[in-house]
Amino acid sequence: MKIAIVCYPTFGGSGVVATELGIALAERGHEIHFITYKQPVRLELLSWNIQFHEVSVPPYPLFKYQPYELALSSKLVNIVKRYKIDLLHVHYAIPHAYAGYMAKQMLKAEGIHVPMVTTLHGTDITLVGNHPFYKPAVTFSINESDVVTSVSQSLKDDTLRLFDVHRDIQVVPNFIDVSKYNNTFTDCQRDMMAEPHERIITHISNLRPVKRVMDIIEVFDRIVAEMPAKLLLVGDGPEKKPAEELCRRKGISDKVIFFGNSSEINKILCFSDLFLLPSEKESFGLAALEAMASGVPVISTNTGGLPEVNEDGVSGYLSNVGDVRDMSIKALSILKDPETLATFKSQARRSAQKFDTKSILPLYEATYELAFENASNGI
Ligand code: GMT
Repeated sequence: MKIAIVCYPTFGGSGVVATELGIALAERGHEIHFITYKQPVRLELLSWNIQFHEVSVPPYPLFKYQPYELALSSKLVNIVKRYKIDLLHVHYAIPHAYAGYMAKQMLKAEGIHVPMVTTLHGTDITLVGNHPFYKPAVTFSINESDVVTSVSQSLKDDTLRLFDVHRDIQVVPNFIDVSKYNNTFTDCQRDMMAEPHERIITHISNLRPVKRVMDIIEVFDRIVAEMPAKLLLVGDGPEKKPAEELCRRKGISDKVIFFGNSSEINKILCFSDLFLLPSEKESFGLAALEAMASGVPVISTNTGGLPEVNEDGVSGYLSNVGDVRDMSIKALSILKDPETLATFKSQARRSAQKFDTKSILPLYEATYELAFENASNGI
């Protein structure tokens, strides 16, 4: 099948999932065309069946805002015609589902029918999409998709609660290639980060307010008061500076390493002992899954889709949003005893197995078949 994938190319779960999906589909013989404004960060190798088409929006003095949706939908029309694309798969509703719908209509006017699958990722529903500025367009483009998928049951429930959606939503969880996170690889450079007796605690995100980065510092501060430890904060975003400031005020700056963005997070996770994800909202928590696959137990909040990923008492623990005391007690209960830590590490890895690419990819392929059926039956 020839599939056009539209996504955000940056560091962020939705772009990462879309990219990994495209790569995995190409390995199964499909021809994949990524369409976005920059080459996706995790897309390193292009080949005959993985191509990237850049959407560019030339500046014009009249435009206060660049009309990206227009450029994207025009690009989609051109790529569909040029490569005889069978199906559009758009990740993140805003503005991709809307641009995809416009492209479909333009193609239809020329007698070309291309079904569209829309995957909802989280903030396109729970934070941004729900705003009255966008809501009518988001509702419309979800309803006009041939198949809609969400990355967790929780996100499906939120979508049905917040939007007037009359389409069925298929839950297709996020996935990873578990074999890529095997922390037995030989170049795991733990000693570059910490002393052998120190525990390594990690957080990876775009450091936006929704991730509650200050809670991470608070939890770490309580941990480091009890045992030697280092905190690795991977990613970049608006909370980085305030987090650095809080570390300075608490006198723990020498124990906290700010990494910036990294596309080799498996090399960081390989030496991590615990992963913290105290988010306010999280439709799935791909970073938690990546940690678990690396054998890193997770202390997360119980918000959104996190309980579907992080099994309480098995792959780690869940706490209420903002309850830094509970999170630090649970973190210490895992970290303090080497046997408990080893048990949680292997349980985390086992829990991650059910989200392996091998199990989830066929679910996406089934949604593509369903999209053809729905489109031809006018559903
Ligand atoms: O969490 C982020 O800040 C990035 C965001 C995105 O749009 O890429 O992530 C969302 O999609 C990911 C992939 O499906 C999910 O794992 C994240 O939980 C979700 N983020 C939120 O719901 C806040």
